[in-house]
Amino acid sequence: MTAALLVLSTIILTPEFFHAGEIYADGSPIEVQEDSAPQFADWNNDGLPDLIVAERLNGQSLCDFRLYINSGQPDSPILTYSSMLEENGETLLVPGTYAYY
Ligand SMILES: [Ca+2]
Repeated sequence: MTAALLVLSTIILTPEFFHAGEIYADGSPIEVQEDSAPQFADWNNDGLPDLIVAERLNGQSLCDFRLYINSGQPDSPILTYSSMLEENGETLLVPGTYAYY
């Protein structure tokens, strides 16, 4: 399963959503286990929006989070996988459920 089909075009006050297709990092489409939830935020405070992708673990009601750092531009990101988000040295896991609309 590839990551999200919807991408937030800007993180400014008037976001617009559009169909962007697959999201690439390290030259390949981002692969997730189930039910991805991407979100942009400037994780490293360099002024560029980085990507955090929540994914539900296969067959479970838990989600983890992948961090991709942007080395491109705000409107044309170049994403590189950085790490899983952690808390106290352990992979950060939160309850996750299906959300069908
Ligand atoms: Ca950044």
